[in-house]
Amino acid sequence: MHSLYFLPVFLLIPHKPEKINLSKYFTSPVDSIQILSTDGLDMYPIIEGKIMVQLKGNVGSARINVFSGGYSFVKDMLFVRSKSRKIKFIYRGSGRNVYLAGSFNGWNSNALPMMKTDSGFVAEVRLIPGRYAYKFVVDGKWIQDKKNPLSEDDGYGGRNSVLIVKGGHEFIDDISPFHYRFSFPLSKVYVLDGDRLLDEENYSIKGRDLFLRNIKTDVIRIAGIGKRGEISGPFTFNIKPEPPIGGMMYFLFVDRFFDGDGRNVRKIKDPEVPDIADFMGGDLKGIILKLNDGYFDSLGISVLWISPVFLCPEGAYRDALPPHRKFTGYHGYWPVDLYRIDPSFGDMEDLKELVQECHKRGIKVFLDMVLNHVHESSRVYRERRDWFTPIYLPDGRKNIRLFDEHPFTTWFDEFLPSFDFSNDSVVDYLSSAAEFWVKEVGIDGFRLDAVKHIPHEFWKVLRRRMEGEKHVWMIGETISSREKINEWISPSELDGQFDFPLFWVLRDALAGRTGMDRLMQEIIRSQDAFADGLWVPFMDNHDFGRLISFLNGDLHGNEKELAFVSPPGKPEKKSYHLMKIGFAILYSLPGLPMIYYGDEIGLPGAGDPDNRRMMRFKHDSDEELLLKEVKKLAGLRRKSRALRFGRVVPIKAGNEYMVYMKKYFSEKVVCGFNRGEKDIVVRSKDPFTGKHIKLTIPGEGYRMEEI
Ligand SMILES: [Ca+2]
Repeated sequence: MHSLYFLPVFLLIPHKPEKINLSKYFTSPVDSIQILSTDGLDMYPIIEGKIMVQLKGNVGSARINVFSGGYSFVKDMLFVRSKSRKIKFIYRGSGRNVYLAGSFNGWNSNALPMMKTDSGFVAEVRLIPGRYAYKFVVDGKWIQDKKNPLSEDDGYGGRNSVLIVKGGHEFIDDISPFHYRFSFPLSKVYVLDGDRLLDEENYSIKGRDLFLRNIKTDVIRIAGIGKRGEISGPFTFNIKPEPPIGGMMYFLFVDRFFDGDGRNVRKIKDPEVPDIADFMGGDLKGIILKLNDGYFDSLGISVLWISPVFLCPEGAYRDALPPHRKFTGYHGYWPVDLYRIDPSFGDMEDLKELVQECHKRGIKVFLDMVLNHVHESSRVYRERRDWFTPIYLPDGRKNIRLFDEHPFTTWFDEFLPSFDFSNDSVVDYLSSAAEFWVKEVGIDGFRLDAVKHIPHEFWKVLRRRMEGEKHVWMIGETISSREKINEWISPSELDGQFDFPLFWVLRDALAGRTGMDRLMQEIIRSQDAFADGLWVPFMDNHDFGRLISFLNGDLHGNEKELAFVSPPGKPEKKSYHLMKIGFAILYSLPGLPMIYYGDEIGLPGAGDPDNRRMMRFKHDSDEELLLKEVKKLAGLRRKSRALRFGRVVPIKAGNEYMVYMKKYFSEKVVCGFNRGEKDIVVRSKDPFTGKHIKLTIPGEGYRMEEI
């Protein structure tokens, strides 16, 4: 079972009443709530599926009966004291309207007003342990906090102030699924077995040890209270992770992977369209050929995410942004018909064959579903204008790429009308289209585009339509902060999302722009943030310049323009070594790490569309060596449950290296990564047993050892 079938463990501040909206976790609105029992807290229902909860001490629990969509569900809920701290920000300069904006509030420039006091403008924010970037917005101007010496590049030529909220990361020792050891003698524990609190006959405490009996589900969540009031948790343990948890995802462009059928190649042949922005001939047959060659097996792939296969528009279209270059729809993100496959990619039979052949090999297929817009040449746009948002705003401006101002109605381009999700017919039309591919072709999941531009209500309807015999996996793309990304991860919406915050740090750490010690902190933060969902770490994708070209220092200025004026060439040897370290990190992480096609051979490229060059299966010696390393890592991950499912437990890190343990019950692997040129020897201790650890990590390399 997957942890998402349960309500999360809620983190609350004691003695402060907090409102919880339970409707967020159910696909239908919650009609009413019956409180059956509570322990250590006060709880009362308010209107529309909301409850008010006030935690008396550090931990509390409740059993409730929820009525939603004509059904009723008994759920046990666990509440644990939040580890957040109140932080006071002070701006001592002058100004009229001062706001605080940072990574903790999605950089919203008018959400957090600072109050004028005698000591300056003040704002108090409660933050959980972590690293935050922020600025003051003084009468519309973004200003660095000059009193704070810690800062970082803001990516716009200025600097953000950086705040680190300290707080220890604690781990309990999961000795076996039935035996857990805390760092302090226990007085009380709360154990959730799925969504039921384990009753006292089914567990026992002995000093620091907790023993469980009669576990019924595969997901155990624990919080413990010590004899002196210490609290630890909540911790989640997945006893039998269900695929694709612990797998590896591979993302490829159908048009750019392998041409298996030379007869279906189409070229737009517009003199203003360079080759790199035209169709290149790849197709579904090509993917099947490589699948049957064992290519994906050799990389340890268990999920194949293929770019959209929908009918693409004829002709080429001009970008709304300068210098207004022309592109074709080779990428599939400009769908003309959500029920038809583009003939240059193949047909329905090809897609069915691909899915069947993948399933024989234990590989799931995720379809890239474009739901925000269609191409203007589509029949649905021609016939149902009322299903789309108008391109002109009431003030006469064109509503194009106004992502912050009009996130749900804005158009991505003049020729890409956005659906109006407030119209029920639209919601039904789009969720039916998604359902069609599950029923007709048997696909296992979706990669969902532009998640934050589609309202939550739609994702809930889609989840409801997907409820059936098999779980349909839904992974979303939201470029935002961890807090924001997590808003969509819920039993009623998406299973997981791509980890963009880690993506930036991973690239910077590999490139030497930030420390490996910082990378390790951020990995832990992501692990915490994605505790209730499917974590998808990655280091490269189709919207940014290729990682190897970034590592090689080839991406300066406008990445997209470089694609046309100066596409990067063959990288230096060192960059391949850094890619190898990146892969070693990805193959060691839990969740479902994602590989972007071509990275396994170090395919170079600037921004879109140069980051989507045709895949090559003939390699030079550097490429061959990198590919060999990736295959070796796939073998290591296949053999090790600690690598696939284990928690990351930090051990030691510096500017050039990091060492962490991957731990899955009694299985432990120590993983070390060294970006520096010289070999290093790292000495430390096993945080659980105190046993000495010595790891020699080769220069520009990695080491993984079972202990
Ligand atoms: Ca072809």
